[in-house]
Amino acid sequence: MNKFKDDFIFGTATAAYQIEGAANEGGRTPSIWDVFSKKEENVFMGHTGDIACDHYHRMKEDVKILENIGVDSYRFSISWSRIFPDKDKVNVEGVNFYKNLIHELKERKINPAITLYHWDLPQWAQELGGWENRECIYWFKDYCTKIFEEFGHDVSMWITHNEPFCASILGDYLGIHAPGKKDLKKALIVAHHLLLSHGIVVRELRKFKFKNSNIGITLNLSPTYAVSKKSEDVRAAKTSDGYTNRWFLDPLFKGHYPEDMLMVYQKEVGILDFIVEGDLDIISTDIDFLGINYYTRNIVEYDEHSQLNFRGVEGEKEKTAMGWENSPESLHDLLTRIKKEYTKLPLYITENGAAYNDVVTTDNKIHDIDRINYIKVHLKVMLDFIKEGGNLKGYYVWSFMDNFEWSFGYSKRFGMVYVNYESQERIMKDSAIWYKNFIKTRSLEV
Ligand code: IFM
Repeated sequence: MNKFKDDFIFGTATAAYQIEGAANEGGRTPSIWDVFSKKEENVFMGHTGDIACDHYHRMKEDVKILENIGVDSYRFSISWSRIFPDKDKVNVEGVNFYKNLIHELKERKINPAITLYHWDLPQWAQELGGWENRECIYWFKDYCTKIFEEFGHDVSMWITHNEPFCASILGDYLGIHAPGKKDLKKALIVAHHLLLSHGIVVRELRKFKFKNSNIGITLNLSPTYAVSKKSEDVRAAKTSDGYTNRWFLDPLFKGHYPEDMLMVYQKEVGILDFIVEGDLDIISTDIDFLGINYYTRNIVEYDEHSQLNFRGVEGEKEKTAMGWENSPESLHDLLTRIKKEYTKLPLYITENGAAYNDVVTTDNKIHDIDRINYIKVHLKVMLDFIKEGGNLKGYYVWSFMDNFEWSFGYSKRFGMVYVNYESQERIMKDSAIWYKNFIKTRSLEV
């Protein structure tokens, strides 16, 4: 049978900074992404999220499109600085925006799945040291507690963090995301504090004893393969896997950081004295599900010149507009590994999708057949995994609509819905129409 069960969740996802716009409206103050995107050369053509998809003003129209597609669930993130424009100041207008969004969704029987942190740290928090400062964990806790008080009865799926690897390594080690630092030790401190804040917030939510309340974390995971069987390449692949995957999975599910990576990192930055006794117990607090964002695989080789002695190698498979290989088999490898080595908890693919160079035809259509195929081949792998006994419960296409793709600005289109950034017109691409029909039957023809 090529059919998903009726209770399998089909959804789609976005994030606040990527779609909302209204950067200086409704009492919102800047986040680190507002500041980063306005600094020269950080983002393609100087694009910013100031207007983005103007979702803040078009929320109702957008929810109607979601209803038309027929998704079971919509995953979105909350902009922390809309809720807390300053450290101890709650902004009622911000709270109301999300209250209305949740209401609109629920009216249409769309289940909200909320990401509490999708990289847009308030700039006020950054100025107080940001995630490098252990105190930031408690500012995050205060913000999440407020969110739980306001929306806890209406929301059954919470994601503490989206891709802590990107929020720490891309932002503080590679410098290509906000806040734009290039310091491995700082990145490791940030990663640790993100994970610790995850555990603390999970414990906080449990205190409310809401009836139907599930909480987890979303990791971006990429199976990593050595380019050859040479021992140096195999070692490089192991380090790369530790850097991207195990550094986050191990503390969450095994309650410790991977030994080999502790050695690699301590050799580079000295003793990791920011890991305090008891932290790992908090990080490994029981959760209800694991969210996985999957896009592609990594192929690596030994590189004597890079700090961690590995570098990425281009694979031979067909690529998306991001230059990422379309590699559904690796999703199977990944899911099987998670089940075998880490957890039997429910898994959700909280993001999967592809950017392509979409063309609008003269009759206002977008025939994005490549995107449909990309989604289909990944769904097929998921069905296989489920047939093998895998505990996979849902799938969210990234993204609902074209949006601000971080340092690529608006140059990469991931949406099932096309956004004309001049007029803000939305057009359902063929992929949205395909997804709509697919959700009705839940049957896959590959
Ligand atoms: O756009 C991002 C999203 O914010 C996080 N996951 C990957 C997507 C595509 O790069």
